[in-house]
Amino acid sequence: MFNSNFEPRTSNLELWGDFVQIDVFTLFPEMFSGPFDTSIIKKAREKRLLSVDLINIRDFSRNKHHTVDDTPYGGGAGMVMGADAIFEAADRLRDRRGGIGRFVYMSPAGVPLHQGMVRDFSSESHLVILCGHYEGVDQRVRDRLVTDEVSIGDYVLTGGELPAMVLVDAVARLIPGVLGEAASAEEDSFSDGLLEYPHYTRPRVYRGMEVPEVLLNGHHEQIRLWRRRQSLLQTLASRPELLAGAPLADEDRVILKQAVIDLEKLGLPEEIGKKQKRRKEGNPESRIQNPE
Ligand code: 21W
Repeated sequence: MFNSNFEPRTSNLELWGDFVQIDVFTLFPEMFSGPFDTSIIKKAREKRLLSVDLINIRDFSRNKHHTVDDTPYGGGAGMVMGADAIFEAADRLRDRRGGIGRFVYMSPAGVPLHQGMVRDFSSESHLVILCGHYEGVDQRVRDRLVTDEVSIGDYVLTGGELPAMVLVDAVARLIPGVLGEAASAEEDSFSDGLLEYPHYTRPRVYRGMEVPEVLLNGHHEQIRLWRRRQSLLQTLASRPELLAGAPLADEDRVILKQAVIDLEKLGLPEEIGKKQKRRKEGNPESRIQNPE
């Protein structure tokens, strides 16, 4: 189970090679038990490649009712996480670990997480992750302790716990030995910056839906070309902005040009534009007409 009172696995993190220590500062440690006790993260912890310790910030509050929130100076709605309990917890952690590595504050105002940042974090031997709550933390925590401020996207959640789990999961799978040999080799083929091609497994026909013929005929070059084309088309459809950053071969450009020509023949780009407009402005057909 978790080790909430910072019992160190070792006093010298360097002994461990690819071992990563992650300390999570949270008001809700119980939220983490499911995800970190399941599947790949559980195995990584059992294999001693990863240790995740949960630190309940409330344990470091020094006021009577162990509260950690307070009203904001200057007034306004909502509460602020005070600096004291967080600094106290960080001081204790620094003593136990012999230092502190990157200190990541999960915050809706952070930099949106991407795989490059995950790679960077996974090369560290020690991460501290602070989960925000209420309106956020006292600015002095950000000014003095925080080294990285990370969001997981432009939508509003109730706290930083789920984002912290997302970050831990993304970091964990990049620690050497956490994923199997095959899966980690596959990671390399994704780093070509495109979305995935469709996958199929048995049966060959399911509810009348057939597996594409090309995947059954054993022509490896044809299969490679089909998959590449599917990756390019999927990327064009869902994430066209990725194509600008992806290393494309002449062969890829031919495929994309043909796809755009085909779409124009169908009049589709215009249709997509109209749908986008209707989504943004509301469908004129469904709106009650304003008399004036
Ligand atoms: C939501 C905290 C809203 C603070 C402007 C001024 C961590 C998160 C979170 C939360 C507010 C992440 C306001 C994506 C997220 C997180 C809780 C501030 C009022 N607006 N990534 N004051 N989305 N969310 N709201 O919500 O802590 S990483």
